Amino acid sequence: MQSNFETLLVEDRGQVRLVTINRPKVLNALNPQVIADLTAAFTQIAEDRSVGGAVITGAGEKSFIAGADIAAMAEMAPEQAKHFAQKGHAFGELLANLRVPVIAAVNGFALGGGCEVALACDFIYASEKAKFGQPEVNLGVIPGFGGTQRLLRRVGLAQALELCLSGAIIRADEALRIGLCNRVVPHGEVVEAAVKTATVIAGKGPLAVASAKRVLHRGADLALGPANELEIDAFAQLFASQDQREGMAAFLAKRPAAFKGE
Ligand code: CO8
Repeated sequence: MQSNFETLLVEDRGQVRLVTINRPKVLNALNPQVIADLTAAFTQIAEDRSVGGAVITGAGEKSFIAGADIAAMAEMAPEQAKHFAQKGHAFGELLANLRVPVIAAVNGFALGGGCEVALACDFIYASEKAKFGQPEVNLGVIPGFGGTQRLLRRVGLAQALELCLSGAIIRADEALRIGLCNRVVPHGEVVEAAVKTATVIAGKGPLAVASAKRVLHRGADLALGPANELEIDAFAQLFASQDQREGMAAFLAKRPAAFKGE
């Protein structure tokens, strides 16, 4: 495992890889190097069968990610801004296509591109001190890293419109209420909570977890009919796996399953 990234700290907690964005002096703002490092770190995860899940968090007590680096963006021309946004989107696609879950452990500010990184994860756990928002309108721009579209799909059109148009910053309890995050935990316990859930998932049938993730992500963008077809096919395919034989045999024999991901 490569762990010496310029802008990240990477460590394994059992089967779970913890990726910490490490620019605390600028509240972990995303510059092109962070996006490049995140892409490299998660490409490694995609290729490493020993990793059963991942958690993304931010260094320090105060911030998950306070957005894209405004200093790095201030002088960008449209072509550079497009390139930056495309890199961010490619990273979001990488997370969606991973066979393992990625959980955002939001330990403070998740603003702009930070809220968008959290939304690109499969789901979000938040510290009770977390703050979410898409304040790009304050800077004369809009979310450029999937914020408009993933937020819309996560919380619905009206809530997404209010957040993106007003630039309002909301607290963790409000994020929970509108379905932006799944769980709020005491400050200081959010990484532990996310690692715990990722560890539980890592103990399940790996092919089934990958299949459920793929069907849910793809199905979210389809009409109900084709989405249900996707589920039927994926369900049937799993009956060709050793994991399905093992999982059901283990249940019937009242013993724990020993999944191999085959
Ligand atoms: N970019 C660069 N530097 C930042 C950022 C940022 N997004 N956020 C904070 N910093 C820096 C501050 O400039 C400050 O630096 P210094 O100590 O040198 O003055 C340091 O971090 C600490 O910040 P503050 O002193 O401001 O801390 P406060 O506790 O007073 O305030 C806030 C915290 C409220 C989070 C405040 O820092 C803030 O409003 N930050 C900006 C939030 C924001 O607008 N984010 C959205 C940015 S735009 C965006 O994300 C668009 C994404 C689209 C494309 C992405 C493609 C990948």
